[in-house]
Amino acid sequence: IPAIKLPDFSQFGAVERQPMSRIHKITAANMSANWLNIPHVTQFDEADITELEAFRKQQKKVAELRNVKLTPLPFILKACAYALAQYPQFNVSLDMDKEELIQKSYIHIGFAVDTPDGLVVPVIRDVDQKGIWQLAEECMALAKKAKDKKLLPSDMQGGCFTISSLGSVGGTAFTPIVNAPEVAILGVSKAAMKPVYDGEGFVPRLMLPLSLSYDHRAVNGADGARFTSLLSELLGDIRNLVL
Ligand code: CAO
Repeated sequence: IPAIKLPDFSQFGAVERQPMSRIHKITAANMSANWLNIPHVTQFDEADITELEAFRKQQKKVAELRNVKLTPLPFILKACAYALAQYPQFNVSLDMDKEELIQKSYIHIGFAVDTPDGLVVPVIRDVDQKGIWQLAEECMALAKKAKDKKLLPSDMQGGCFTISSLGSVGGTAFTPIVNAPEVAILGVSKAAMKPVYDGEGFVPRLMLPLSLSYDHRAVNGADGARFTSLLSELLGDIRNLVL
């Protein structure tokens, strides 16, 4: 690929040079490799999380007693674990040299954490086997470890799928880059109240935007749409998660 030539910026005004952090260098190399190697498609959808939010708010007292912050993230992790079990074609890695698919029978999910030094992705193991409180505790502990720069390499290994939640920041949708050798990543944007037609009239519903990017070598478009439809169904009525 032709390199980008830099002009002498000082001819336009004052500038300052700073070395990139170690995390920034690793992220930049990985992002370029993933962007260039993977034919990406992003599937957009929305989940009606009005009831989920009401339930989450009801649990505030219990959360305080347990000393846990209960955000939408553990519910999204659980829904993704369910969808990965339902659609195992998302829980693979491609070995292009051997022309083989590596199917995983475990469900470990990473979540992107924004730190002053850059982006890191700690991984929660066996998400399918854990309850919402345990997932909330693990999210909090790993996010703290990430922000304190205490993550071990083993905390960031073994992921099958990644969630990048920008919901606390804002935005309506984005196109996340697949975190290879995984084949899909879910971007979550900020939930917003929207008028939704219920067949008789418009009712205010809290809608959560979902952006699923996937490797089109591993996953076809219909499965991409099935995966986000299932997520939307699960988050729309979390009783489905216990079925
Ligand atoms: N819509 C609306 N509100 C949301 C939301 C969403 N999708 N997701 C979270 N929120 C709310 C939370 O409920 C919380 O509000 P309350 O205190 O009222 O409950 C508030 O936003 C802050 O949440 P949080 O950020 O503390 O917790 P989280 O579980 O949502 O996220 C973590 C944790 C570690 C993912 C987050 O801190 C972080 O680092 N996010 C950035 C990830 C990132 O940079 N991704 C980009 C990667 S691609 O380049």
